[in-house]
Amino acid sequence: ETWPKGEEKVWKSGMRELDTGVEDITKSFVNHVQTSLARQPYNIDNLGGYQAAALSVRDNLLINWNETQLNYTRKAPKRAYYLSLEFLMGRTLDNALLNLGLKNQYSESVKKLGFNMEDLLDKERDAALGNGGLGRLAACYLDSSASQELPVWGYGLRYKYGIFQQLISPEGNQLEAPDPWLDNQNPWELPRLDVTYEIRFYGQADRLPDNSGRSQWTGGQEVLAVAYDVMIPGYGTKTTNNLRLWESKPKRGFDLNSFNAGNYEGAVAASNSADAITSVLYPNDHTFWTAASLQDILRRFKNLGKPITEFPDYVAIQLNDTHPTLAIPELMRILIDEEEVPWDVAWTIVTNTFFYTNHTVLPEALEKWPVPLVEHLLPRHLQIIYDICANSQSQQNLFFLQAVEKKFPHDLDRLARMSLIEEGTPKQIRMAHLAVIGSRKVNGVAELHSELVRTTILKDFVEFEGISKFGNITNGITPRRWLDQCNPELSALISETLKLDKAVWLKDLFKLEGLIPFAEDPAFRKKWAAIKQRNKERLAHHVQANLGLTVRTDAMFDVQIKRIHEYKRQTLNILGVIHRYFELKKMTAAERKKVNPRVVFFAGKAAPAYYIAKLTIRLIVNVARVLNADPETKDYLQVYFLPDYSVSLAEILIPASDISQHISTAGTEASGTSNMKFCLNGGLLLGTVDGANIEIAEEVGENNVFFFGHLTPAVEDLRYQHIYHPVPLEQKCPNLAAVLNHVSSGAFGEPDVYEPLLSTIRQSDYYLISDDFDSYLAALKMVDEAYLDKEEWIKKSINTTAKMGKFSSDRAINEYAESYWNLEPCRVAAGSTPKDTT
Ligand code: Z16
Repeated sequence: ETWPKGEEKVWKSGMRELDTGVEDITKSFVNHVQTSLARQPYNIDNLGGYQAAALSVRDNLLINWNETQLNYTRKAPKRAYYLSLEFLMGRTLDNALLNLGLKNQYSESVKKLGFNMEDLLDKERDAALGNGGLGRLAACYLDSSASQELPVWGYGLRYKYGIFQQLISPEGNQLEAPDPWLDNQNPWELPRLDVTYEIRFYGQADRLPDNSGRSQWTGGQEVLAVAYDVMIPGYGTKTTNNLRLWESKPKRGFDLNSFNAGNYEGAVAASNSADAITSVLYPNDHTFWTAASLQDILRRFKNLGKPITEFPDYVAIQLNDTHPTLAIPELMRILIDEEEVPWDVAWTIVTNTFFYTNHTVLPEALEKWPVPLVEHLLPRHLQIIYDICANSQSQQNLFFLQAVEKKFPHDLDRLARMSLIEEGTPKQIRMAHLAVIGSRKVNGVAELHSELVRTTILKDFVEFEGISKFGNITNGITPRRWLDQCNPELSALISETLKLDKAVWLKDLFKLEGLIPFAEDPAFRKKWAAIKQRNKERLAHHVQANLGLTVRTDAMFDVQIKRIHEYKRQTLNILGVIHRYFELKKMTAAERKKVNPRVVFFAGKAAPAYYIAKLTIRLIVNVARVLNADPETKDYLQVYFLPDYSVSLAEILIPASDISQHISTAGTEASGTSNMKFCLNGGLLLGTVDGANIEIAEEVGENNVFFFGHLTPAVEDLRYQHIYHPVPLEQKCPNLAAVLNHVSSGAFGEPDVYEPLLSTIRQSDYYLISDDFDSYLAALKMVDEAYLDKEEWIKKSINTTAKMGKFSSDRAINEYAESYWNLEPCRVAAGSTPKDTT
């Protein structure tokens, strides 16, 4: 092999190694202050210090990133691509330092320059390109892929604004402000102005007269997709993977403003969907991004010089929910129209390439796209979707509906249920159905959820295609961010106790089981409890500094943080708080003294158009205002709604919790992932028998969790009874009736304001608050009793952490790699040569 360009020794003389010594680091830091930032010791503040540190760390990441990409190009392994409309990355600097193993060196270096590392880390803005669990899951999976040395790239969108910043008005209303996260510049991305693709919209698709199934798509307008690369370092490995985010740029003569003004938001403004922001129909964005990603993937494959039929041997594409489903017709289009592959061959390639993860069984959250809209924007894709549904072009196969008809003759209902197109005005494309039939495997995100997928929303597809296509991969979380970074003291205690370097147990989380015997050691318990206490003080300090409120730290910390949604039942929690408040009010001062003091924290964003969710926030804020000011009770019960929930705020809240609440109506929360994070940090779980709560209980034992509420099989029946055999609330659940009456009578201000929220419970009570309220109160009582025995509580806490091995995202990503993608690790060796490899 010859040197690719110029003289090898000249190149090599200029090439940098990783800066790992404090002196090198200081030099590069000062160099960035002086040149990249054009500042001086006279005028550099913490923001500048953060930027200089970030640029210097970025240089180090780039060295590894280059080597990793070159290595992939050379070894040409099968690669996997994680297509996700959301990546909730949070902050990067601390994580990069941890994964590079340079945390101590940087701290020492910046200290000598007059900075405190914690202050610098705190200057970074979160990258909040997502709504909640689904987006954070994508971020954890990228961390694990790199840490496991798997050749996985993420593909997403480079949003100019992250999820809205949440403000709370004095009345308790959620207000939304834009999050211009790129304003301070983003040192973690690398513009790739040379990596661009042209993406067509509108125009017309004309079928060729040769009966080949091919079309010619012409006219319309083209947009440019420009790549921005984000480096994803693995923990304790050189492997540094890539997250490629696309930005849209107008081509000359294209009016991007009118393109973006398509007012697709309006179409769902009235929707109650949990995640209205993401389920907002943005077919323009969706297409743009999936089309750019596919062209990029195909170009990389073509560089290998392999026949196109081998595409699935080199490429696996994971669809994170249905948002990127357009990738299926788009790959069909490229193969048929541009590569001139016959329809049947193309379909075989497609169905061996894609994998689809479902994240919800709630019918209102399943994506549907109006046919007229797709027809206008993407005429060729609509043709292909119709062809997939019932194809006359195929030479060999019966296409979808024809095959269903053959297997289940004369079952018209079934055909209508399964079709890719839902009849109505307008007709709509069922994206989940398209994702299912276009994929090799379909999975849910926890055992119960996957079972519900198989037996409810995709039942017909299981009967048609066979059960083996429909699997489960239970979600996971990265223990690097969600233990080592957010709870450094606990991490250090674990390493010391297990007598293991953290590099070992952070990559083999089952090693935590070694903590079990220490639960019986009083000295160890004391250390464990002291760390929890300091984490509570850290949270209290944060609340004091940011909200000016004084939180008592001698109380039990009870936390519920997640998107605000009726199915997640923050209302159940706040109504339980109100019940507790009035119980306290009934007591004498002496009786109250015996009560276990409790501080209840809430945080979470409501979709801007989700009226009932916003009312829930308003109720919480006003309950907090009344309770925290009541001299009789405030020592025993406090409530806080912390605004603007984010990954960074979660990193402070989670290590501080004694108990956390995951109390969705059974069968509605697909998995949940914060439940795993709390338990990993020794917080106990109060929850329903739902999602991953069930598997957590299987690991830690039912005696270490607090379960309550009706089970999934009962839900349908209860809902039926609400409608056909309603029982007056006073009779059915007097406790709840009393609480609702307190709210209605103005105990928390403005009684009328809350009526729409209260009537969701008084009327159909779809989420079964009235059915679960008493058992919820009983569970809260059990929590109180258990907490009185401090030593037993700490034992439970230790045993919970010890049993979290299963929930490492390393386990989850390895399951995807092995049983779905057929992907193997690709290790980076030292001493590579430079070459443009992307
Ligand atoms: C989302 O975050 C989730 C589901 C969904 O349909 C859309 C969005 Cl934006 C969540 C689930 O609600 C949660 O249970 C699960 O843990 C998470 O996805 C990751 O799978």
